[in-house]
Amino acid sequence: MVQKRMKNILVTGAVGQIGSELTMELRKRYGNDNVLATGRKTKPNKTLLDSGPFEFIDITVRETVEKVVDEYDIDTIYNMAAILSAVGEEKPLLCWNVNINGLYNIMETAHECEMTRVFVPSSIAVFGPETPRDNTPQETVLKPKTMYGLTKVAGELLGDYYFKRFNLDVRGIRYPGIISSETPPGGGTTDYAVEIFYEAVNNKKYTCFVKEDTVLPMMHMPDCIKGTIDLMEADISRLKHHCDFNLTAMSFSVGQLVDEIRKHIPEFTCNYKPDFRQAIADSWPRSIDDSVAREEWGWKPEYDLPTMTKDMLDKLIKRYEEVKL
Ligand code: AKB
Repeated sequence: MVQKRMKNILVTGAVGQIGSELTMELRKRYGNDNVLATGRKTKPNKTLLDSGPFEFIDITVRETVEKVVDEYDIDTIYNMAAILSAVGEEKPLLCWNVNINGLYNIMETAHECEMTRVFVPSSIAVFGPETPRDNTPQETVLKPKTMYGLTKVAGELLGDYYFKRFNLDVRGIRYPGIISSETPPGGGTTDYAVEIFYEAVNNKKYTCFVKEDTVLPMMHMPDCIKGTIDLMEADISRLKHHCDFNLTAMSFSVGQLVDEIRKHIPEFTCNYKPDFRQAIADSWPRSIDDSVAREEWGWKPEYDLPTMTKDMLDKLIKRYEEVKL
């Protein structure tokens, strides 16, 4: 397959945690007018709205996707619209519909329009209790126990299918928990690792919905955005994998995160009140082997626990001080 150049980009789920920051970076790199941000219901913030085009679409309704693809001459899609793990357990049918039927609409539209490239995010949720939990290998058992996880396994397989059968250049990453300070995440199991920063800055205390010794793989948003775009720009001749790259930057327990935050906010305290999300976290890896991504497209994260924590606190403290002024 010869690698084509990207022209106009569609980002679905652009109002969400990753989509909002990804859109801004794509606009910076490829031009504001060349990146169409889309969402389903949530109103976009001013930065997103003022910096380039925005449309409401619903990926479960194919015509709404086809309409904007046609209107904006789209040839690359980042399909960031998804229902995450915790909401997926509360609303399994919605999760299936968005993550499977919605993704199918994206793939079919991309195939019919002979698009250059499609990004389909996957997740550490593809793994399950039968998978080795430490340094989880690239090739291993994929038997998730959540609706979200099983839609993500199907998404990886669907992407590989379109690549092999139709020559559609589909790429994807198994994201760990993503930590960020711009748009809060919604409905995930790893959300505690973001909420804790907001609560530490605003209230100096947090009640965590997983236990203190829960360890999960995580990544700071700048690394997530860089990794996503780097994979999309990677030379295809180097890629042996396509839709299922393991990726990580750090692993820590909630207790270790609390200790790190206390280095900056000594009075911060954390209580623990585990709920149904504990079982989800317990079925996921503690750490990930991402050597294949490092080999095939040069993945290398910049942030570790201390540098991520400092950056998060600096950004949030600055934001809340500006609000007070
Ligand atoms: C979630 O917790 O559901 C997501 C994920 C790890 O995919 N953040």
